[in-house]
Amino acid sequence: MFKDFDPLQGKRLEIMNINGEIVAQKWMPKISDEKIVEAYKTMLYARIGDLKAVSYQRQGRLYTLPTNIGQEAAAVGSAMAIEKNDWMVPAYRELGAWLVKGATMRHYFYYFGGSEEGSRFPEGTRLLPVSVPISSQLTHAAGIGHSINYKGEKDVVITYFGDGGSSQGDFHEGLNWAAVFNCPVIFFCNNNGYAISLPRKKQTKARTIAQKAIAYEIPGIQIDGNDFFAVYRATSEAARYAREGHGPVLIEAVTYRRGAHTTSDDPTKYRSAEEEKEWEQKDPLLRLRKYLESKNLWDEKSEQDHTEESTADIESQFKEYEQFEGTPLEDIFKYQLEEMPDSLKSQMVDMRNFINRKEG
Ligand SMILES: Cc1ncc(C[n+]2csc(CCOP(=O)(O)OP(=O)(O)O)c2C)c(N)n1
Repeated sequence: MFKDFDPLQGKRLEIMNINGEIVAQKWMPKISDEKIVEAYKTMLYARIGDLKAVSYQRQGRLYTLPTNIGQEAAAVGSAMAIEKNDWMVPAYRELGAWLVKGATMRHYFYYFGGSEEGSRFPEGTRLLPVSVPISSQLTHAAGIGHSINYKGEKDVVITYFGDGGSSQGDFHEGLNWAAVFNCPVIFFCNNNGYAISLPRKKQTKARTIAQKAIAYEIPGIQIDGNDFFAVYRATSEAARYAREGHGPVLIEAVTYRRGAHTTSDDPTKYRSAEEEKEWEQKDPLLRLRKYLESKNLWDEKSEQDHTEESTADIESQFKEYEQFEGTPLEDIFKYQLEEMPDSLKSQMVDMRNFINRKEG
């Protein structure tokens, strides 16, 4: 498949158009109706969770957080295409992928409420904590891939980053290492148009991010990131390729961040209402919903029922988070090393004094 989608030839994988019609049957993944419905339900749940989190943040009940609206197909489609035992090394804007991997909204609220509990996933959940330093996670993923090879295991790693992240040194180091050592890593770029206010065209002179794979002699493919089927198919192929021992793959999912970069950002300062409107029509949920409705797998009642159930579930998880007393200050210092060195002890005392002064 990767040979058919040479990014230098301007090829992009799209299977379903904005009307929910299958336009490239040849590439349609083998996936049951049941699984497609499950994907849509997860995307809808992630959307409701995202909108709720933003509104809680606006009420001062969470800290600054990134918005996810518009990127649900890329997140859910890619996560559903890997196995339970595979590793996920996230950035900070793939809520749907974390949910598929076994995180819950409770984790999300804890994390963006400033608690370490947000990264304490159930035993066996191969999901690393959120990475805020841009692209640092790519080298972590390469390292995990290397250890998989070393141990002779058959798992793969998927790591996420943005178009902005592709300009960081860690992007190149991660890809280079993984390519040289044939590490089973899927480098999944969510090209959502902007790195905060910097548009994609100012990010790189290259026509695509996918073509950067060529320098590392690995496959690179650009896909329609708002098309669940394209995301699922390309990621499944990449996982199979990596699992068979061929090494890493770079996927560029072209999508759009429909919300603000974070709750501290105002996108009206750097993009037009027309552009936002255009992408609203390419919304990944709308497309998959149209597909499902055309197959009589979904209707208005299912939409309403699932919205109500999801909302109630998310609200109850938020309640649980708000009842949490918070992580003791000492934990932040204690958990890093087996024994706390003097330098950390004195930082802890300083912090305690600082908080006491603030509260006093
Ligand atoms: C190493 C580093 N430099 C700068 C920042 C500040 N920063 C936070 S998000 C961001 C833009 C990232 O854009 P992109 O990689 O396209 O991801 P997106 O936020 O669009 O998902 C920057 C520069 C950071 N978090 N880490």
